[in-house]
Amino acid sequence: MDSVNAIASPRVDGALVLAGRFQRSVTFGVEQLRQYDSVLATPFDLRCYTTNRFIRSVEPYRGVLLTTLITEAGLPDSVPGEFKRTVFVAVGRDGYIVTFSWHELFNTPIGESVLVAYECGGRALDAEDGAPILFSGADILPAPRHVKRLARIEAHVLGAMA
Ligand SMILES: Nc1nc2c(c(=O)[nH]1)N[C@H]1C(S)=C(S)[C@@H](COP(=O)(O)O)O[C@H]1N2
Ligand SMILES: [Mo]
Repeated sequence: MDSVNAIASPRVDGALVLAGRFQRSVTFGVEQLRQYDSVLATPFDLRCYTTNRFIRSVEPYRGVLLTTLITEAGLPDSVPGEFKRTVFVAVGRDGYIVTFSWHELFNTPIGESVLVAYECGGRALDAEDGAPILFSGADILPAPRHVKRLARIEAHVLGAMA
C-alpha cells in the first residue's frame, strides 16, 4: 500500500523512528510496516565480517524496503540535489550503528534488497528474535548490516570539509 499510515508521533517502545534531515519525522510500528508492499528475501548464511565466523543459516525474511520508508519520510530537498549527498545512519536499540548512502540505496541494486524485516520463514519475528531487523541482502558478509532491534534511521546531508 502506498498511502501513509505512518504516524508522526512521539517514540513508542519497539517502534522505528525516521528522523533528522527528512522532510518529516515518521514513526512505524510493526502494524504500519505490514501495510506496505512486502518483499521476500532469499535465505542466506549469517557470517561475521570481523571473524568470518558462521553464525547461522537464516530462512527467508519478509519485510518492507528501506527505500519505501525513506520515501515516506521524504528525502531532503531544501537545496537542489542535496538528496544525493545524504547518508542514512541506522541505529539499534543497543546503540549499534551502520550506514547507507543515498547512492547505494537508490542508484545501485543494493537498495533493492535492504529490508526492515518483521517475518522469517513465514513466522512473525518478536523482540527476542531481534525484530525489527534491518538487513542488506546483497552484502558479501551479511552480519554487520544485519541490525537487530532497529530503533532509528537518521538522514544526514554531507558537505565538503572546508
Ligand atoms: N543491534 C545489533 N545488531 C547487531 C550487532 C550488534 O552489536 N547490535 N552486531 C552485528 C554483528 S558484527 C554480528 S557478527 C551479528 C552477531 O549476531 P548474533 O548476535 O545473532 O550472534 O549481529 C550483528 N547485528
Ligand atoms: Mo560481527
